[in-house]
Amino acid sequence: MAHGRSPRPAVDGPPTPRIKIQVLSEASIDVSRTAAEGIALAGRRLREARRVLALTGAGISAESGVPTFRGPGGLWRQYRPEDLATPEAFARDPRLVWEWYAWRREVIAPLRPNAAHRALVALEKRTPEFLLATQNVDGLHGAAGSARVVELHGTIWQLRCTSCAHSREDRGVPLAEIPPRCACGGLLRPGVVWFGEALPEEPVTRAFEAAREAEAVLVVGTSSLVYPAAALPQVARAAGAFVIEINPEPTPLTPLADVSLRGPAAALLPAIVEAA
Ligand code: BV8
Ligand code: ZN
Repeated sequence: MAHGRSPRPAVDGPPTPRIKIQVLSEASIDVSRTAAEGIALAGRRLREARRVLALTGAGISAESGVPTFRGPGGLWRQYRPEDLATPEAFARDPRLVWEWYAWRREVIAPLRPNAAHRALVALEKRTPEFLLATQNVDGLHGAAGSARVVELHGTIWQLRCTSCAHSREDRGVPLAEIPPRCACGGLLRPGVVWFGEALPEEPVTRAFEAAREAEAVLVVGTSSLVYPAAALPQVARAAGAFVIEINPEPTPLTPLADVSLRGPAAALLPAIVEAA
């Protein structure tokens, strides 16, 4: 018995219960044990940050029903996305590429944003300087109400003419004709960025500016494999930002993250924003 301090009387009854954050995904995966401390820390750092950059990938839309690229259901027939999302594939067989985009438009059209999309809208509202950079072409961030958002890889709901470059929004599902034609007779292409193509200037400039300035970066549902988007958290980290990653799987970014939470976005992101 250490120097005369009387043993603390056994308190009768169970010890005061620790706060248990029960975080269940829509698939009722219990992620609480892995996340509670991470959620609290991530929430505090987001609360303290005046400048926040969020980067999202296909994983944030997975719980809305949008197939991811590398996950189950990512494959269309036997093609790898990289085989179809290229100017070469479009030049070779525009009908095939358009059938893929038409399929994706039909899958996405009835889908709604989930709790993770909505949590980013709430975070945007309470953060003085906030930017959401997304790799997704599904338009669900806009549908959720995100305002300060840049679509790094374009959107599946925009069509652009390969002859006169006229661009227009088109949410028609199904498309009137495949491949769709412009009033000038030119072939229309989806308003997305294909592999080997440069990203749109303004969104990229805003995203890298925000990365250099950010105090905290939230990286949600991306495999962090496609560049230049995957370089954003690295640039921010090098500039001193606190990096928070949400993904059921580890990624090449995980070793760089200050907090990396294993679990689904629609469960973890609302809990983090709640804690912020
Ligand atoms: C360019 C639009 C140059 C079209 C897309 C070698 C090394 C480095 C780079 C390169 C290289 N070789 C070539 C490059 C460049 C290339 C690239 O990075 N390739 C990779 C594959 C190595 N990049 C380019 O080509 C870019 N352009 O470099 O141009 C240039 C410059 C100047 C002038 C001329 C040319 C263009 C890249 C953009 C291509 N377009 N999309 C379309 O959508 O059809 S990319 C497309 O794939 C998406 O937009 C996204 O970016 C990427 C898919 O990644 P994710 O979104 O992360 O999805 P993924 O399925 O992989 O992962 C989902 C994740 O979510 C998983 O980790 C999973 O665990 C997680 N998850 C699942 N469920 C959940 C979840 N997370 C949370 N909650 C859940 N419930
Ligand atoms: Zn045209």
